[in-house]
Amino acid sequence: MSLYLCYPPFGPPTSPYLSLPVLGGYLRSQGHEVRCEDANNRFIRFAGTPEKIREGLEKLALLETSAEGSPLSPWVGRTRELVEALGPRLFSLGSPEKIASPVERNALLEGVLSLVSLGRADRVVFQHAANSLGYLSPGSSYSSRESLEAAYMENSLLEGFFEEHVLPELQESGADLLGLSLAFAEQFQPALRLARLVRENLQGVRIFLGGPFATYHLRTLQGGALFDLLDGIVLGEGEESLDLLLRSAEEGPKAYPKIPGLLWREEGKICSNPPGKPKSMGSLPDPDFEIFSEKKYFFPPGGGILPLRFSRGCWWNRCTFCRGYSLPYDTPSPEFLCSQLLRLRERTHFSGFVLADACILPEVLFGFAEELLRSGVRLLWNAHFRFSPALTLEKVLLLREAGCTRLFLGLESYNDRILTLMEKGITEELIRKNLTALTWGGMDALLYMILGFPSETEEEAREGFRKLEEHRKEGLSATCQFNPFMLFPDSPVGRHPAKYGVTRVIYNPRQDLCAPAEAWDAPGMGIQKARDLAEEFGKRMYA
Ligand code: B12
Ligand code: SF4
Repeated sequence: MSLYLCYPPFGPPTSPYLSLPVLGGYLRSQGHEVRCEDANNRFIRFAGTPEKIREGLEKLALLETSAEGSPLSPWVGRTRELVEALGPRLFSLGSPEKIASPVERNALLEGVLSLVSLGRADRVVFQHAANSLGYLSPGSSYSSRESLEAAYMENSLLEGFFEEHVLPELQESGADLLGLSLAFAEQFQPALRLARLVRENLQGVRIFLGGPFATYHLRTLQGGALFDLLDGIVLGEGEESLDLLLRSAEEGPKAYPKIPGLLWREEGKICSNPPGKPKSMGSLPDPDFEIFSEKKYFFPPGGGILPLRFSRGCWWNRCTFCRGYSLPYDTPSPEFLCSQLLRLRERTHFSGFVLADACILPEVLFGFAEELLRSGVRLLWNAHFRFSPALTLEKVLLLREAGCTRLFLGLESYNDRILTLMEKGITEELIRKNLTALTWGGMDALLYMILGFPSETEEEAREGFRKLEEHRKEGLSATCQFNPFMLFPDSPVGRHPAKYGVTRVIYNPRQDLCAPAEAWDAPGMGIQKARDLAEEFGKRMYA
């Protein structure tokens, strides 16, 4: 029995998502046949083919006359600007060696995706600040009904894509199961579209959906309509669940009661199993990056960057805006991590890697850096990290020497009052100390900021921004990405709003999938001001 594991559009475009290599590696080690397809990447390359670009250019010329003065006009104008600026390089996505820099690559992605969306009912947008893709569709991805309707949407930019580029391979693979791996809400409607097409064209293939989107947004699913297109939804880790689904494929639905974390519909009712015990990371085989190729992900030759993680879950797990992790924290030893990295390097010849952990322990990262130095292998890498008293100048120098050039850190707010409400566990004093050590150690820092946490005033936010600007003037590394606060019902603020001064939370009743609140009443700057400030600060930071 075999599995076709697919990562549907639309997710970050410039690197593979880790679930495919992790699950593919594990299931193959158990003797299963697995084919992995990054359909997100494939869609971008499809949008970048000369035929699609020419088609887009024709539409652009038509819209330039018909859209004048309409709300579409700025989009059309921006697309023309990009097309003119890129010139013949607009056709370079398939030949990354012709792309001069990451800035040009991003302009190219924006241009190509803008062209493929012109005149369509839905639209995909390249977001420069986050290096990610946004998806605008008439229906909400947090509504099961609207997402199901979107699976049948006419004139979608996905029209023809799955039919021509995924279904034939899926059929040819002979897979019995289709696994859809969803990290982000932007993937949900495209995933359902693919599921619908598989239902219509490849009867006999059973369809299972999993990944962080399923775990966070489908765990409280009420109605069973999604099961018109899906056979099951897996919450939590997929290793054991997929292994058992493959082993028991011949039993069909009779096997469902023994599959950990599975939701399915039986006689009109939703049934669910508790999640399984996750396998320790140190016991898992190496991720299998067979789908990885630097060219596919638009890196110059010899410049591929692997996404990796050194831990699972969060050892802090307390921030009050965060939806948290239900799994126990797990991280293998620095020796294990280093030897795994060296094996992966042998196999994939990547030149760098990025550690995308939700929350890595300082001692593990520093221990790994020491191991890597001892190995004598020189690589460039980046890591996500937390502000920490352990991040001294000496440790920054250790990371630098081991090849780390940038840390991504959640600063969230540069204000002690708000940091306390967020239970972030850090203070302005620690932030300043860490930023100073990072700068003296020659390490770049990218800081994630949240604006509009309940009770935060505009003055407090502006004061925080002023401090960051001052740091930048003094030469401290402090590039920031600003996001407005989102209130999720399953975060501590969502569960106990009154504790944070929130007197009323408004959820959209159409959105049944654990959606972020649309509005709330609380002292402080309010939702619209938070959005405006995020935009203003973002522009000023990159000006
Ligand atoms: C790395 C990462 C990123 C990277 C992505 C890099 C890339 N190549 O895609 C970057 C930094 C770009 C990023 C950006 C964002 N991220 Co992010 N990110 C993560 C992070 C920390 C790790 C993801 C990862 O690699 N996991 C490792 C893999 C192996 O784990 P996994 O996907 O969970 O897979 C396991 C199971 O889910 C399951 N499984 C997976 N697929 C399938 C399929 C089937 C069929 C089955 C049965 C099981 C199964 O089995 C797997 C192995 O056990 C997660 C948090 C986390 N720890 O998961 C957040 C997370 C995915 N991100 C999140 C968010 C919100 C964002 C942003 C929107 C943040 C922002 N405000 O800008 C952006 C937007 C991105 C976009 N839409 O384009 C949320 C998504 C929540 C949701 N869907 O509702 C998460 C879960 C964090 C959180 N707790 O809130 N992110
Ligand atoms: S925001 Fe980061 S550090 Fe805080 S609980 Fe969530 S994952 Fe952990």
